[in-house]
Amino acid sequence: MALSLSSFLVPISLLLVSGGYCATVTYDFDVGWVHANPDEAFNRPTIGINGQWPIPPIVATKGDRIVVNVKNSLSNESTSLHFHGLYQNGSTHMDGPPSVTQCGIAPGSSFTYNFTVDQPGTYWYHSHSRGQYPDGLRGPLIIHDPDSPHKDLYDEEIVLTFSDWYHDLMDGLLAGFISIANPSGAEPVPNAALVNDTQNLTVSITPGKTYLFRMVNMGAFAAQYVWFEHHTMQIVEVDGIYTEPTDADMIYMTAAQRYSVLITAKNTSDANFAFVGSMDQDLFDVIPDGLNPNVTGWLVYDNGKDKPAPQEVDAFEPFDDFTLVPVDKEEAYSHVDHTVQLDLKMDNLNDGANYAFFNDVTYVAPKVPTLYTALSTGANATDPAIYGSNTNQFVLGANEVVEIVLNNNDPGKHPFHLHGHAFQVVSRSDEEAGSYDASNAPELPATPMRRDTILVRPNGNVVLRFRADNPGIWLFHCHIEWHVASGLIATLIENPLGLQDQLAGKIPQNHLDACKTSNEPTEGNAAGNTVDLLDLTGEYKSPGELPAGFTARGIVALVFSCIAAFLGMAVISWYGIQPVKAKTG
Ligand SMILES: *[C@@H]1O[C@H](CO)[C@@H](O)[C@H](O)[C@H]1NC(C)=O
Ligand SMILES: *[C@@H]1O[C@H](CO)[C@@H](O)[C@H](O)[C@H]1NC(C)=O
Ligand SMILES: *[C@@H]1O[C@H](CO)[C@@H](O)[C@H](O)[C@H]1NC(C)=O
Ligand SMILES: *[C@@H]1O[C@H](CO)[C@@H](O)[C@H](O)[C@H]1NC(C)=O
Ligand SMILES: *[C@@H]1O[C@H](CO)[C@@H](O)[C@H](O)[C@H]1NC(C)=O
Ligand SMILES: *[C@@H]1O[C@H](CO)[C@@H](O)[C@H](O)[C@H]1NC(C)=O
Ligand SMILES: *[C@@H]1O[C@H](CO)[C@@H](O)[C@H](O)[C@H]1NC(C)=O
Ligand SMILES: *[C@@H]1O[C@H](CO)[C@@H](O)[C@H](O)[C@H]1NC(C)=O
Ligand SMILES: [Cu+2]
Repeated sequence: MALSLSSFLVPISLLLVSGGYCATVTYDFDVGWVHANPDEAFNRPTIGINGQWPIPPIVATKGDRIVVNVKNSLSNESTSLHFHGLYQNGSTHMDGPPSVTQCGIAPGSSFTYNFTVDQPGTYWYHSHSRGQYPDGLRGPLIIHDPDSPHKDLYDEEIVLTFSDWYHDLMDGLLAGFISIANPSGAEPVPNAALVNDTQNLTVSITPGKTYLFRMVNMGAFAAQYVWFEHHTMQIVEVDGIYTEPTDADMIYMTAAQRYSVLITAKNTSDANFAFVGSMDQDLFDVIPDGLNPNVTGWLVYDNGKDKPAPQEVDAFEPFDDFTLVPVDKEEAYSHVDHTVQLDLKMDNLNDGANYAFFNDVTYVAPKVPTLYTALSTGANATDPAIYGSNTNQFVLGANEVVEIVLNNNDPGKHPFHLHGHAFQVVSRSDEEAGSYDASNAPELPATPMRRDTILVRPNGNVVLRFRADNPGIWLFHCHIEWHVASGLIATLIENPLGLQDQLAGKIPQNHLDACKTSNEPTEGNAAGNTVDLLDLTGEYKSPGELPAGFTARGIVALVFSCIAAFLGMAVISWYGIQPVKAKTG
């Protein structure tokens, strides 16, 4: 009976699809260098699409298939696209990170992303190749919902992207950031903040109307405080999850987070009003002279009237997203099957540079993309060892309730993102609370806030839960691009045997060709060994640890004179290169 029922249901759903409810939305993206000057201060090479920058938004409707044909015309960098926040349920091979679910798309090559979207909301897409999205390859991705619970509450919707902007290209900035000349790991500070890849944006407002503002932080580093003068925001969606409408005067949007807010216009056109994005300068180790952390725009009711300068706010007191309640009232998972504990620290390795670590391991991409290891190793795919010694891998069983306990043993704020899922945020400490103590845990929220990117506070912790109901290879990483580059990444290998049932033998030829072009293997363990899966000889590794007895933090200067000798570079003058200071980012 069960069998005949399910074989009956399948044709029905196919019928609905072919009945015209779902469309295929196709984008042909030729990725290449253009020039841009969004802050009117500095013209620089920027990564555009089809000769243009800002790059186009991707827009579809719930249920649609999205096809993105990417041609890499960059000539000097390989690329990739990640569709941030989309679960890629059944299509982990379309998720984007090179060396994880695909090989990078080499200059001159093409690659097709092809997947369906069942989740409405505000997302974005960006390169997942080293340091590349801050150079321009990032844009909004909106999935409309004919059945939105809030659709009767607004008249129009407006997309606003927030970001930080660098005048220098990432390639050079990264070389300086992860270097013996920057032992404290001070991150480059952005030169400007942008809204919609510009400044002084005007948004036309009609009195009496209610607007849905879909806001995305596409920045590389800076979180932004956002507020609209004399208008209240009503939060209705965070990271693709509908929330009970909740008022906020100011929100704090980390890199990669999204907020949809309703704003009801005044009934008269007597004045125009500023809105502001203000970069959180706590993240910056140094505040360069003349930096303007703010970007201003205006709600323009009357073009003939002034656009008043924003008033200074006394204090940044943003809304606490932890208190949001999802519309679906999904209850907190009260039973956990699998706890993944991640202790975060920053430290130096013996090349003198500063790296980021989970559980004393800094992520290094494997030789074989982790997905291809999982698909080519049969029953051994459940053995974490085959994925290498530098990938911070965790193998999750089918449908387990997984809990990530993240202890931030660093004085910086970090926005953490999980691919493939939204998670329940069941606990988040204040700063300086130290590590999570399960025996003294706060009471579970009944219907916890869910999202895909969450701030963890300085020397604090956060506890996240989700059900492993989406076979795939999913990264969990800090979304500060500097920290991605310095290794703050873990790899979740979710239900690898279920994944083999879904995808073994089904990776499209153009994906395999991408590996062939760049000479990367597509079978075997992290080192490309197909014979002895436990032999990782030749795998990619991080630089070694500092000699025993040396802990870099606090005695950086001493350590570095030792390393200089160690490396035979005794003549390097540390103090001339970079002042040694405590790291706060
Ligand atoms: C925005 O306006 C400010 C203040 O007038 C100005 O300094 C800045 O250059 C403007 N930005 C752009 C992109 O026009
Ligand atoms: C890549 O090409 C762009 C555009 O010509 C150039 O500005 C950039 O410096 C190049 N990057 C590298 C690493 O050579
Ligand atoms: C996308 O995938 C669907 C389903 O597998 C397939 O029918 C379609 O041909 C694919 N489209 C492209 C452009 O690859
Ligand atoms: C901001 O940019 C998005 C595309 O990224 C566009 O859809 C939207 O209309 C822009 N908003 C305004 C107010 O111009
Ligand atoms: C605008 O007018 C309507 C109807 O007169 C009223 O219900 C609403 O509260 C007013 N809105 C504002 C923002 O004053
Ligand atoms: C940016 O905005 C904040 C908050 O209103 C204000 O304190 C600060 O002075 C502004 N900075 C500049 C350079 O305008
Ligand atoms: C993935 O799809 C399966 C059904 O095919 C569903 O049970 C599961 O909840 C989905 N997972 C996510 C994260 O969307
Ligand atoms: C896979 O695991 C089995 C059992 O542990 C082992 O005997 C076999 O050699 C492994 N396969 C490879 C290719 O290493
Ligand atoms: Cu970080």
